[in-house]
This record gives sequence, C-alpha cells and structure tokens, in this order.
Amino acid sequence: MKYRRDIRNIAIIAHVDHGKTTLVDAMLKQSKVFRENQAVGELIMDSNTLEREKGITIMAKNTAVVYRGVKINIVDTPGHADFSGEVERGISMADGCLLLVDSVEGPMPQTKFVLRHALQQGLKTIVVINKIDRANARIDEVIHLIHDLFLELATSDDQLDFHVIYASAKEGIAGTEPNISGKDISSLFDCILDNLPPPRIESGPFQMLVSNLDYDSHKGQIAIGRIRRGKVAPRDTVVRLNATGAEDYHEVAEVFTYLGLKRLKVAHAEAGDIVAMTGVEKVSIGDTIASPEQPSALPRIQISEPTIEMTFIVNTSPFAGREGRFCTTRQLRERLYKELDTNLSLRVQDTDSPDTFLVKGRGELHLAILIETMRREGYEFEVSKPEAIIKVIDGILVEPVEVLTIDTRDDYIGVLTDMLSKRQARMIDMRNDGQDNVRLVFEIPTKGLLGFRGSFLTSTRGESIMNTVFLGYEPCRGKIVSTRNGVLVASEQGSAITYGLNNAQERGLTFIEPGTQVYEGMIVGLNSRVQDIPVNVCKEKKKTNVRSSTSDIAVKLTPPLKMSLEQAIDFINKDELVEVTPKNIRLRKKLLTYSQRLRSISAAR
Ligand SMILES: Nc1nc2c(ncn2[C@@H]2O[C@H](COP(=O)(O)OP(=O)(O)OP(=O)(O)O)[C@@H](O)[C@H]2O)c(=O)[nH]1
Ligand SMILES: [Mg+2]
Repeated sequence: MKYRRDIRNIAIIAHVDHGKTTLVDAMLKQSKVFRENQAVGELIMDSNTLEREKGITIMAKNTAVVYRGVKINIVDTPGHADFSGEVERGISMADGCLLLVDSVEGPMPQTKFVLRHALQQGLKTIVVINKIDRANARIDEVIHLIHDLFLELATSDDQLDFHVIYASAKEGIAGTEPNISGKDISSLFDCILDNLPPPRIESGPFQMLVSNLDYDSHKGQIAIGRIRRGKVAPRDTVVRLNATGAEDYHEVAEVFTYLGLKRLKVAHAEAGDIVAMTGVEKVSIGDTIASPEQPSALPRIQISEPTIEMTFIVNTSPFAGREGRFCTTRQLRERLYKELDTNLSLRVQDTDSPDTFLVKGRGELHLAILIETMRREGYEFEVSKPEAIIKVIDGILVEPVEVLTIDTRDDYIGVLTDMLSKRQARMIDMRNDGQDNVRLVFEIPTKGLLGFRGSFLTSTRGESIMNTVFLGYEPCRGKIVSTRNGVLVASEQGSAITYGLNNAQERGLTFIEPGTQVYEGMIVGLNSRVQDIPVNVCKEKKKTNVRSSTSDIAVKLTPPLKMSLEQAIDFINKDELVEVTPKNIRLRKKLLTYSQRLRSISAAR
C-alpha cells in the first residue's frame, strides 16, 4: 500500500455556528492565498447569496492550502441538521477531520451526528475546542463531555486516542494548550500534518467517486471528487457508471485541482488528490468515473432519508402569472427534478394531480432554502404545510422522532414544557448552570415540531435557542391538535386601505400594509380567537356630507406583522397555502370563498 505524503484530505465538521467557516478563513489567511492588503472579509467560503444573508453554510465546499510543502485539501461542511446530506458527502472525500466544539456550548446534538458519521467512515479526528476567547468558556467540562461522546461512538479503540487543539478561529490563533502562546494557527496545521493520515493509494487505472457537483455556464457540469486510483488528464476517455449500473463513455475536457479560492487547471492529477473535471455530461453525485480498462463502481454515498414532505403546486391564486417568469407545470416540474442532481437528501414525486408535486426533505429549512432559491430564479408556485413522513415498518405505522435541545433561561421552563407536552414531547434531560441558564433536552415527534419555532421565539422573547437532530422512527403517537388561532381572511379583491385594516385590527393582528393588493381568500391577519373570519380590508369609510370633528383624524395603524418565508411555512395550517413569487409571499386559504369553506366544514362534520 502506498501513501501520498504530499497531501492531506480533511473535512471540517461541527454543530451549527461552532466556527467551521471562520476557521477556514484563518487557514486561508495564514497560508497567504490573498494578495497583501486584499480585502477578503469574513466567512469567505460562504459564497452563495443565501449563505451570506443567513450567516450559515448550506453547501459543502472545497478549498486547499499548502503548509510545510504539503497540500491540505479542506472540505467545509454545514452544521445545520437540515443539511446533513452535505456532511455525509463531504466526509466521503476525506481521511481525517477536525471536529470543532464551541468552548461554551460544548458538544451539541449535531456534534454527535457528524462525529458518528466520521467515525463510521473510519476518519481520524482532531478535536478543536473553538471560541476559547469567550468569557464563559468551560474548557475542562467540555473536554470531559467530548471524551464521553467518543466512548459512546468510537468503532475501534484507536479512535479514542485523539489530539486536542485549542483555538480562537476569529482571532486566528491556535495552540496545544488552552492559554495559547502562538500568534497564528501553526499548531493546528502541525497537528494535521503529524496526526491525520495521508491518502492511501490503490494501484490500477483511474477511478473516482463523484462527491459533489458544480456548474459553469461555459464549461457545463463540473464533477468533483477524490481520485481513488490512477491518473486523469484532459482528453482521456472515461466511463461513467450511474446508479442503475449503466455505463457511458465521455472525454475529459479539463482537470482542475484546488488552491485557495481558485481552481487550477492542471495537465494531469493523480490518486489521493481532490479534483474537479469537466466533460462528463449528465453526471450525478454518487456516480463513479473510471478508466475503460477497469470500469468498476465504488459504493454510492449513503445519505439519510428525508423526514418531512410538502407539496409544490402550480400557482392557482387569482394573481397567478403576474409576478413570476416561470409559472407553468412543465417549468415547475423540470426545475424540481433538476434539483435532485445536486440536492442528495431531497426526493421529488409526481402525484395524481398533474400540477402538484410531492417534495421530501430533511427539515423545514432544507425545503425553505429550495423555495427561496427558486423564487429568486423567477419561479412562482404554491406550497402546502410540511408534514412528517409516516412509514410502515414491520407492519407498524411509524413516524420520525427528533431530539430537541433548548438553551434558555429558568423563567421560561414552565411555558416551554407546557407548550411542548401538548406537542407530545418528553423531557429527557435538564441541566442548570446555577446562573439562571438552563439546557432542556426533549424527544419529540417531528410533527410536533412543525409550527413550533414561531411560538417558541415569541414566548421566550427571542432569548432562547433551539436545535433539533433526527433520532429515528418510532410508532405513531396519534394526532396533535393545532393550537394556532384562526385567521383574518380577505373577503374581497382589491387594494387594502387604512380604514379596512383598522377594522381588521380590532379583531386581531394584521400582516399587510395599506396599498397591498389582496384577493378573496387571502390571509391578511391572525384572529384573536380560534375560528377564521372574513374581513373586508378594502372597505372604504362611508362618505357622508356631514363632517364629524373627530372621525376624520388620521387613523394610526399598528405596524403589520411581516413574516419571512420560513415563518410563513411554519405558520400555515393544512387547509392553507403559501403563495410564493419573486416579489411576494402571500398566505391563502386553499378554498378561496367563504361559502366553499363553510361547505367543507359542514361536510367534514
Ligand atoms: N468569539 C468567537 N466567535 C467565533 C469564533 N469563531 C467563530 N465565531 C463566530 O461564530 C459565528 C459562527 O461562525 P461560522 O464560522 O459561520 O460557524 P460555522 O460552524 O461555519 O456555521 P455553519 O456553517 O452554519 O454550521 C460567527 O458569528 C463567528 O464570528 C471564535 O473563535 N470566537
Ligand atoms: Mg460554516
């Protein structure tokens, strides 16, 4: 067995926000991949617009730095549980990983999820205790908890023997002791070179597993992966082996390796390195690209199954076709199926109704990001309330269950446990730090989490953080009764005006401003009672000839409650839809007229 000692392939894994992308910034900055004085900013690898807006990583990405003459290929992965599929494929390119843990938060549910995957894939680990600059860092305790986690998850004894590095990614410093003496992250780089294994090379002709895809409008599809065997060069003939075992031949156009933020065009690349190549058309993640001399497929990447589903429907609102560029069934269908090429944990299915598609994903955020991306591309459509995916296993109806971790203050324990017990959650742990901060851990069916985030944030006044991670399937526990109030539904089409909205505000909270175009059946507010009521927000004040001294004084409206896309999806009930266009996000009843809704209620009785 041979090794490529001039290369290390590493994945950076952690719970959300523990500082992975910031650590990559520090690695890039120290290896001087930028010109002197070049303004590079922060979170350099979060290059996608939605990533920058939300401050989270959504897609796994490659970069590389050179240290002591060794090229370190780095895969930055997302930490949010909804994008776990990206972690699973990122790991498939690596031999080692950096497991980051926040010095205050300690190991979190997603820390466990990513570490389990890394250890199962046989990756060697370096633990990086990050954010040690934080005032309330509790390093000893965190290390202790990490040891427990390894004891629980290690698949062999040598995995228990990991190195620890202390870092402040933000300040760009790292050391082997908590009181860091160095002025940079050299100790981290040294630890990587000394302890993470170089790639092992098998002998034989070219073979590579496609772990990621990119697209270039000139060059077409770009297949990214790590070469397992042999060499590849432009103009080589290769075979692509897909999921069905079918083979087709292609000519490699260009081959690139990574350095800093660039892809470098190379004359050839060899086993052990991570490369990007063009010329292989219609390739999917999980395919193998190999030499025709020995065209054998590598095992496809295992990606966890989706847990929630929702329908995407062609826009049927009275405003359909006004604001989007792509509105037809064919365009919606093509776009959704195209997403499957790169979004591995997504599933799309046709339904009995030709203009409705069932889309399954790993969580509300996973689906919300797809919806937001499509709307920015110019698509217009409607989506239904997400639902947990129910399955039959061994003749028993089962549903997904998640672990919910909440970091909050003592004051909110009562209200939270009360809300969560109605959602069939079971508390499994509660830890208090003696200073009013408490961590609550629950097991909760996924269906109980849907629609929870909104009320969670309001009832804890935005002072708490919640995280979830998929646990497994368990026998169904029966229905959860919705506790949301009814809605205010526009009874007529037109332009909302202050007078009409003021009347509506006597009934509850409103969601729209004067001047907003509404249609009959559109949801314009939240009722203060449980039932829905129609309101005419376009209604003008009756004109009389008599002037009253008081009633003509300008009415002051309470500012409307504006919902983001995620909040809207979280908010709606089963008989409602979110209408998504490049310009607007509207909420509506599925049945637009009052009489239709009345009839359906009486039919249900
Ligand atoms: N105090 C402190 N803050 C840090 C440090 N490293 C990162 N942060 C902050 O933590 C937040 C999250 O950092 P990111 O690098 O985006 O975290 P991430 O792990 O890449 O997050 P995801 O990719 O979304 O999972 C940012 O506000 C950073 O500025 C650190 O060493 N100290
Ligand atoms: Mg990140």
